[in-house]
Amino acid sequence: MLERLLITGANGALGSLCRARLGHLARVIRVSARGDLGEAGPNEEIIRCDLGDKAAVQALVEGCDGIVHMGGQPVEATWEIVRNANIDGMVNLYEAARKAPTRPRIVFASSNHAIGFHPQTERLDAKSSTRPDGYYGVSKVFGEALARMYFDKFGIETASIRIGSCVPEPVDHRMLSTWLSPDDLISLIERIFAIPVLGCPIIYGASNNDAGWWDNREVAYLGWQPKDNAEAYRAKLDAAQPRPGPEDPRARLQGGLFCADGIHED
Ligand code: 15L
Repeated sequence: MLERLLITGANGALGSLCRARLGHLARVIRVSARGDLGEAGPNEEIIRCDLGDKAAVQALVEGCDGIVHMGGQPVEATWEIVRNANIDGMVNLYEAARKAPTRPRIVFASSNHAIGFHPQTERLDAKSSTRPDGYYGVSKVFGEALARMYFDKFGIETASIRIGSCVPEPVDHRMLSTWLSPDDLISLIERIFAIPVLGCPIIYGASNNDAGWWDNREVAYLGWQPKDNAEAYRAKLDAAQPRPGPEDPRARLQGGLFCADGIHED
């Protein structure tokens, strides 16, 4: 069991899921976000923090031996917004981790948008090239590279999860391939903290989808077995909405509509 697990972005969609379901992993759960986090639960401590604030992040990480980093900008935005949270914020987090005697193991919420421009006809694994589909995707590629550098130089272990679409159920046809059920995300994070030696893997965060595009063979050593399959929702989706045509980015590219989005200017 961990002594103190930090969950960043704990008021966001995935951060609050982790807050609700990972309480058993540590004696103390430290939850953090820029905004309101409500009341502290029985084994929780609350620290409000902007990831772009170096001194605040240093204090935030102190005493933590595990970090689930769900914080940051979660979709495409202007460079200024992406930079503060996902570039400066990541550097602040890893500098704090390097200086912490507790040597925290880190789960980094990367994203499928790091590889979004790959066509949906391609099967990818951890060695496939990155093809980010916007500033947001670029920031996730940066985050993965930063994590790798801190592992190679300082031995800080990180699991970078290229999360597909983590929602209660698939809401469009692309998610038949990208869906990661909340249960499967939680079981993955449990495995990441249970395994004695983690290293610095890149993991595709998707359920056991028949229509999946991603190959996780390289991280078989984690012993993670996703149980859900988006296929169970195909009939419901077909009845509710038309399938996008073959030229539509939602049916052509792994990042879907993110690939068709322009630059968000300041
Ligand atoms: C992401 O990275 C986003 O955070 C999320 O909101 C979804 O858009 C997801 O990717 C997706 O590609 O479905």
